[in-house]
Amino acid sequence: MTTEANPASNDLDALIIGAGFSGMYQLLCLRDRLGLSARVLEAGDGVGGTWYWNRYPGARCDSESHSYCYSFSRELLQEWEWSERYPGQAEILRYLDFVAERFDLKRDIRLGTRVVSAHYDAFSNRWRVTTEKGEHFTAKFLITAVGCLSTANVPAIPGLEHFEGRWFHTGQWPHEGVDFTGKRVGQIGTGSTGIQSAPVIAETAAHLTVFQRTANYSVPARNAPLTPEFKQWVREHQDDIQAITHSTPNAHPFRIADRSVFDVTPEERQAIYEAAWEKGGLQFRATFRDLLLSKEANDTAREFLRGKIREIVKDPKTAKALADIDHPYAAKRPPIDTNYFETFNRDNVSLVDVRKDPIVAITPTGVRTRKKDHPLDLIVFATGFDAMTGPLLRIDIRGRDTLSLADAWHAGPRNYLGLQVAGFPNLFTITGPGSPSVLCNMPIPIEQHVEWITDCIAHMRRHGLTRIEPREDAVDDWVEKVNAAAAATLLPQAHHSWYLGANVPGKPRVFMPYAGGMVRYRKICEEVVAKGYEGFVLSR
Ligand code: NA7
Repeated sequence: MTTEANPASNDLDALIIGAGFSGMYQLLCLRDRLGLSARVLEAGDGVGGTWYWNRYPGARCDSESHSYCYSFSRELLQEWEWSERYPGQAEILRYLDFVAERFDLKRDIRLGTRVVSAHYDAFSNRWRVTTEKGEHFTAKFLITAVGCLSTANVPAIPGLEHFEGRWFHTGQWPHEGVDFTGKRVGQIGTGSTGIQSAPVIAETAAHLTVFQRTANYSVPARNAPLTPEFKQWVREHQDDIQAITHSTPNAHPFRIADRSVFDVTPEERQAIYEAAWEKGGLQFRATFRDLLLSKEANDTAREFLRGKIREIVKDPKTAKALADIDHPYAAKRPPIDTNYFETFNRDNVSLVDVRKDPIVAITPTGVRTRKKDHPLDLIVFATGFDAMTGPLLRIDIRGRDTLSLADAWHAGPRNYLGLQVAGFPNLFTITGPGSPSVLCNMPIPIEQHVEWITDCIAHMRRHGLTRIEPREDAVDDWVEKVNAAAAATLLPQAHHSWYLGANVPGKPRVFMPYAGGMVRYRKICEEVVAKGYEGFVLSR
């Protein structure tokens, strides 16, 4: 394969959709390591993906900063210094902008360019890509780096169009910010986002009403500025940090304890949970190896965490509603927080349990539940995303014989290794469904996927191959593996989780991410390559 395209033209070797963590690194690899003509098309007016859009109050990453970054460049690791234990949205955006400048990526990123369709032309073996503004591009390889959580889910509550106040979805937050001072604010949703935003909104709002459908666990994040000693330690221990993130299933910089909940006495267990609660963060999930494997084991964490809610929240009725949690701990994405439950002790905050008192409409002046009207000036939808498949399916993607991705996935996503879909030659998806992605500290699977795709394209060039797509039987096998991996855990027991697509009405209920862990996934990908790209059809 030669670089047949002129980099200044719209006909390229590779097109990448999205300029977040994935798209930027994919550009660097294809352009600078393989010498391809490559371009990124990005809907936003800046780089950063998730962190460009999610500017809601309190937006912060749940991964610890020293692991929430690229690891491909030693120099970069030395040049960038994080300021807090968990990086805030603004700091991550500065980091990604720094990376884009540092590696001269911006000249090949077209901002403000939303892709609306991508059609494969078998005759020329090229993808024809059209943008919202009607521009056309073609490329031999199409790589989607569209993120897992980039299609906002605003529930269809009747009457929203007549609301006389202002409303916002957290994932499409205005760049100029929102002033809550003196306002009556309603927040719908208590996932990771709502749990981060409520305490911050409550600080300035006249009143905050939180509408909760599913009560949620949360562990304190214990965020704090990093000390000079810790920053120094991070600079000096990059290899050790990576050794851990690359050897743990969730790719976080801490190991999962190799003990069962039942290896210790109830007193010891309580002390372990207390210590993890004090330490804060997702490390709580790593206290025992069987928390997500056994209901009995999980129940012990569940009771500990529900006890904490009852301890913190003073009003017994509110505490009861907040602790009335119907799923195992961490079966939904476990939030971490700064003063979430404490916020309900404020005089200006109230909770509405919409399971008991459902939202029936939005009126011109607020939210109406079955029992009463809640007058509001502002509504914040912390209602999540059409996760994983949403960002792909909103693009009209068509493969061989005009097969649409929407049709191919009508009963749920089907692909091989989360990387390629049968019938869609030379299309690669980064952190698509079937990838460990959202169950991990994201930069680790992102770098693995990007490097795998880069190596694959390099292999094709070396051998004069021009087309790759997975075999149907390999797809069947991978879908089975994804289902089996989820079934071996408690994850599918959270019936309304976005991992299952259950938060979007009408979406097929399929557990989407690969729950077998990043270590096993990486090994499978390496074995596939070692066996000559087993499961793929490569051709000229
Ligand atoms: P999530 O985790 O999907 O949370 C959305 C929340 O909004 C959740 O509490 C939902 O309740 C609630 N929701 C959604 N639709 C409605 C309606 N119609 N009425 C009432 N409540 C509703 O999204 P987040 O943005 O918090 O987090 C997404 C990920 O970003 C997170 O997991 C991290 O990986 C980063 P439900 O639970 O569906 O009953």
